[in-house]
Amino acid sequence: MLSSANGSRSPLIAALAGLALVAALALAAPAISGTSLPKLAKQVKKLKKQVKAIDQQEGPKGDPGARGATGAGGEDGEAGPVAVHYQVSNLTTIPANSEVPGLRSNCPSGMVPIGGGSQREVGSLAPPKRNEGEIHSGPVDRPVGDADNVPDAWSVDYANNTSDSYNIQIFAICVDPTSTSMATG
Ligand SMILES: [Ca+2]
Repeated sequence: MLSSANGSRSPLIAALAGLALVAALALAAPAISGTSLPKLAKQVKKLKKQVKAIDQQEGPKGDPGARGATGAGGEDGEAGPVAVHYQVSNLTTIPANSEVPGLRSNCPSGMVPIGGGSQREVGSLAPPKRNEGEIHSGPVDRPVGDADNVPDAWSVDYANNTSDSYNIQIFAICVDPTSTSMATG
C-alpha cells in the first residue's frame, strides 16, 4: 500500500537528511574528525538504497473496476419451421331459405386458428348465388373465456336465401404458435 510505503519511507528520509546534514557539517567544520566521513557516506549510501527499495515496492492489488456496459444483442436466429394444419369440419346441410349461425371447425388442442371460412361441398350446387353465403366469419374462443382466452376455432354464420338446400364445410387454418396474446381496443 502506498501510504504504508510512504510511512516506512518517511523515517528513512529523515535519517538520510540528518546524516547528510552531519556530513555537510563535518566537511564545513574541520573540528569534526575526518575519519567519520567515510562511515557517514557509507550510511548515507545505505539509506539511499533502502529508500530506493521502498520506492520500488509494489503496492497491494487495487479493488476491481466497475462492471462494463452490456454488449449489443446478437443477431436473430433463423426462423424455425411452422406447423400448419387444415381442419375441415363434417358436412353441414344448409336448408333452403335459412340462416345457420355458429358453424365451427375446431383446431386440434394446442393449436390456434389464423384463418378459415366455408366451402360448399364439391359437386353441390354451383356456382354460388348472390343471396347465399357467410354473414359472419371469424376466429372464436371456445368455450368462451377459457383459460388461455385465445381463439381455438373458426366460426361461420351462414345464410342460404335460395330455394335449394345444400351442404357446406367449415375449414380452419391452424398453427402451433410459439406464443399467443390477446388485446382489445
Ligand atoms: Ca382458447
